Amino acid sequence: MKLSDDQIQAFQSDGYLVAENMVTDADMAPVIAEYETWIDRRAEALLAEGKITDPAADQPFGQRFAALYAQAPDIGDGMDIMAMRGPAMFAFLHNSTLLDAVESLIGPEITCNPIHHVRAKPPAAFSGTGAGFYNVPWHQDAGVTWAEADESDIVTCWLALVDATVENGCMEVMPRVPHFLEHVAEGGTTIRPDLLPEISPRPVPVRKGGIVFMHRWTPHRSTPNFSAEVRWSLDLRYQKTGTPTGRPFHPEFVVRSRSHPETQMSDYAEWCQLWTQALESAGKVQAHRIK
Ligand SMILES: O=C(O)CCC(=O)C(=O)O
Repeated sequence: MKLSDDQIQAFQSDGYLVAENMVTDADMAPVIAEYETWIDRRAEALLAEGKITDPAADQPFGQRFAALYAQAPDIGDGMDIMAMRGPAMFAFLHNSTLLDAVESLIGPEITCNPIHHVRAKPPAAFSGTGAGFYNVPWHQDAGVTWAEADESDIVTCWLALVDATVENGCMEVMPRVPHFLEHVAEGGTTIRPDLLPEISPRPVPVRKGGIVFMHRWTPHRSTPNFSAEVRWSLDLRYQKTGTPTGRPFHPEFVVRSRSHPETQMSDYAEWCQLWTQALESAGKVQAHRIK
């Protein structure tokens, strides 16, 4: 769905945009089904290993991961996009509604940046309130790329797979920060505390299917999930084709090209192979830009 002129202007001036009703339930259903299947198999494996006693098979998508996490916090190991490499997810990375919106912001030659994650944020009662993958401290996405991407227009698309609320730990943003700030490693990659702008954070709740678009310099964090359910989301990034991704050791691929449509990557097996090779050979590269 193309963004309106007002939405584009808001993104350009504030560095973020909350856009409701971007992606339909039908668009998300195959991705959710893929995760349901994966969790089912993982629960079976954990049961066989004796790590859980209750596979919580009757629990719905918004709750099952929490019931399993409470028994075995490693339930999510291997679930991230590049590790699981599901065909429905690969297809979703090309979602035309999403790409139409991205095209409104960066133009029609679009590459999928390799930084993308699925997050199933469990209730803090199980995972705690400390900073980490689930309670991500203040950072700019430019802080998790190499400096080679400083001039690349990378847009973060944070998509709610269930309603994201203040209670369940939606994103918070600081608007209008027009430059990069140094990051350090303190409970995760975070803006150096003395450089953190004195800007009132804005929580950005968004309903299922809505997207929070963020500029690479927009400071953001997510707060603990104080609800009883799982906050499921995807954070995907897209950029103009031909600009550095900031992760040269991980695969990028063209998802849309109006001038050279033949360059779009639609081969699922090729995507899997690129990731498999990259994960084998990248080893312990320092991906984040921390002092
Ligand atoms: O989803 C979250 O909790 C954190 C996401 C995030 O920090 C990001 O997308 O850069």
